[in-house]
Parts: sequence; C-alpha cells; structure tokens
Amino acid sequence: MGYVASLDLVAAARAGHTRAIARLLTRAESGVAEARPALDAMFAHAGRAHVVGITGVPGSGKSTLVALVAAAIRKQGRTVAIVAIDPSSPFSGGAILGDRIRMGELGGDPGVFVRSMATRGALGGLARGTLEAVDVLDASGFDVVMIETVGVGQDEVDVARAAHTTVVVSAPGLGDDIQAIKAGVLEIADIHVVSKCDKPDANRTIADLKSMLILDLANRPGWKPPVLPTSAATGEGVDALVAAVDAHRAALEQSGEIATRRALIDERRLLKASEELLRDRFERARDGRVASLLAAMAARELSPHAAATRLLAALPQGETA
Ligand SMILES: Nc1nc2c(ncn2[C@@H]2O[C@H](COP(=O)(O)OP(=O)(O)O)[C@@H](O)[C@H]2O)c(=O)[nH]1
Ligand SMILES: [Mg+2]
Repeated sequence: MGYVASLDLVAAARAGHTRAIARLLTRAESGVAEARPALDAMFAHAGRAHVVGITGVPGSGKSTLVALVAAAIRKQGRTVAIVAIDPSSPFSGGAILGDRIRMGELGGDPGVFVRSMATRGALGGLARGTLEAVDVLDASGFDVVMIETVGVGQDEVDVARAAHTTVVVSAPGLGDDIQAIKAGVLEIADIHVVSKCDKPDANRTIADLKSMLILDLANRPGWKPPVLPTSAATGEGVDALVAAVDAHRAALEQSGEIATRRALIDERRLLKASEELLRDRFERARDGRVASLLAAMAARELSPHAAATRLLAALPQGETA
C-alpha cells in the first residue's frame, strides 16, 4: 500500500483494523514527510484517550506491571494500547512485554495493542515519533494509551510532559537509595509504585520513599501522589493502581488542570516539531555552503559565530515538510 492510500489507512485504523494501525505506527516512527498527511489526520481525531506514562529504572518491573495493568483494564471492558520505548539496551523490556501479552491471557485480544519503539540513544526517554504513535492509538479508539519508558538521567521528564498521568516505579533490591530520587524523577510522579512488594526489603523501600515525599507533598496543592505497593507475584495492588490512575484523571478533569496539561503537551510538541523542521532544513541546506565558510574561517575572515550566522541566513525559507 502506497502513501496515496493514506486516507483509506486513516479510516481503516479508526475502524479498529490492527494492520492499518500498525502501518500508521510505522509511519510515525519513520518521520518521513510522506507520512505527514495520515499522521496529521490521526492527530485531528485524537484527544479522547487517557495517556499514562510509566517510568522507572531498568529492572524495576515496569513491563511486568504494564501487562498486569492492561489485563485489569481489559477486565473492566476498556481497551488499552501500550507504546514500549526500547532503549536498545540489554535491559530493554519492549519485546519482552509484547511476548508476555501475546502469550498470556491477552493474546489475540484486539482490545489490546502493544508496540515497541526504539530510541536512538541508549538512555531511554522518548523515541522519535512517540507522540504521533500516541495520536494514532488514541484516534484508533483505545481508551487508555500507556507509554512505558526507562527513566534514566534527564530524559524521563519527557514522558511526564507527554502524559496526562505519570506513574514512577521503584523497586526493592536495586540499590540502597530510592532510584527515583537518584534520577530526580520524584517531582514528575502523579502516582508512585513500589513494585515487587512480595520481597522482604519492600517495606523499607516504601518507608524511604514516603519519608522523601513528605516535603514534596506538603508543598503540593491539590492531588497528592499516593505510594502504592504492587506485586506481580501475588497480583497485589494492580487494581488499586488502575483505580489511582482513574482517580488522577478524574481529579484533573474536576480541577480543570487537564486543559493545562493538554496545553503544555501541545506547546512542547509545537516547539519540538519546530526544532525538527529547522534541523532538517539546516541539514539539507548546509552541505553546499560549508566549504566556502571554512575557507573564510581558515583565513580568519569569519569567526565561527559570524560564519554560523551566514549559514543560517542562507537557509531556504517557507514550508519544508
Ligand atoms: N519478585 C518479583 N519480581 C518481579 C516483580 N515484577 C517484576 N519482577 C521481576 O523483575 C525483573 C524485571 O522486570 P521487568 O518487568 O522486565 O522490568 P522493567 O525493566 O522495569 O520493564 C524480571 O525478572 C521480573 O520477573 C514482582 O512483583 N515481584
Ligand atoms: Mg521493560
């Protein structure tokens, strides 16, 4: 199917056809200009799904939990899609998550959709096209869209800036400190999960996290992020997590903050897309010009800054997409 058939694809995805959804996700990931019309059409139809980000260090149990949460949401009759961001590392759980769901009770259920996306770097964060992928799944009618990503370094805030509700997963046995605090993700959590609470040292992790949160909570008006213990081994806490995710959404609606979050997501996407367009334009325009500017720099006629100013001034203007 060629790009000409874009609008058929949009209609098919919106009618819930899995192959059409998968093709649109591939387009979202590709970032090629030909993919734009279909993705733009999906954006126009998006905005209904509850977008939930799940982050935490590798091995904290995110993929295991996401599969359980998906099953719990399905039991309630709602549909769920998962975008698992795969940091191309040995810890990546994206493929594992897909396998788990295909082989488990959700295998063959059209009300669940799992897609792994690779990040270019090894540090997690969001892959290119993640938010377009969320649009595709949202416009395809999934009630809940979960984004699983590894929280390492600074990038984990990206997921919070993309989601309505952010869940940060910590686990016992992954080091002495609360990993979320190490990575600086405490503030981005709407809900904290301490996973693997079947393990003996889980209570300490919960206590440590709660004591770290006291200051944060005191300063927060409105929603107070709860700390929820979960266990994949016993199933404990999974329904409570689903309930907390729903309660957070309801609180956002009630306070009107959902509109603020949506506006922040849109603003971030606008600025990111602008950066990408500029970078593309720059990449395409620079090649023929660099040599002469280098010569001027070698002769000390232009400083790097002055040369860069000329290079940018020479960029073609107007529509590039
Ligand atoms: N004991 C115990 N182990 C768990 C639990 N959840 C996950 N694990 C194990 O922890 C490891 C990492 O889990 P995974 O979901 O892949 O973590 P991710 O890297 O955060 O996605 C796996 O070996 C899981 O089987 C749990 O609730 N209890
Ligand atoms: Mg994983």
